[in-house]
Amino acid sequence: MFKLPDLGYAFDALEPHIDAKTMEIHHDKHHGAYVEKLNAALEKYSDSQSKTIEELLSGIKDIPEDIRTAVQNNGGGHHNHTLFWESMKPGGTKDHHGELADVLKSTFGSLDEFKAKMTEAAIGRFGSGWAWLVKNGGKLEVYSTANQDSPLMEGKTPVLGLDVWEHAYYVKYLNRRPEYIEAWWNVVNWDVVKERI
Ligand code: MN3
Repeated sequence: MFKLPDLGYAFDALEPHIDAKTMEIHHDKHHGAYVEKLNAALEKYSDSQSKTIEELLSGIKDIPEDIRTAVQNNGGGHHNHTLFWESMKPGGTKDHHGELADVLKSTFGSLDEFKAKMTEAAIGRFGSGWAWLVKNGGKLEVYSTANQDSPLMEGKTPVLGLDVWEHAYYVKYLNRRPEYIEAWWNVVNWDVVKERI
């Protein structure tokens, strides 16, 4: 049985960038529902129950057809949100230079160019989805996925993900997704990003 992980900080800890109400509903209700529905989908398949969430998603094609979409959506939702909570920290980490900055610079030109590329992917995602920094065959790339699709389903390893579903920002930012994205950069935990690279 999968469990809803603790947030690791208070609902209001990311204020003013992400408001407490959004965090509470997002974590307890949205992520909570993904976990519940994932467990319900796996109920009759004991083989699948013993797998890790990473194994389920990277092996999505081998999941029994009648629950594959449920695992894709709810398993993706569970894994994406777990990464998301871990990738944020009250006040962010100010020191994201050194080794991490060098890696981003060698791939994207500069830290700012990386941020611009990720922001563009996040704004450009039509409807609900995620913008990602991923490792793909040892190389870093930025792209986006629809709905709760996980990069793991395409053999990519997620490093940093940005949730651009309206439920992630609508309470505070209404339809202003770009403002939410700009604010989100202030709470990124670069230490965690560095560990994943
Ligand atoms: Mn979400």
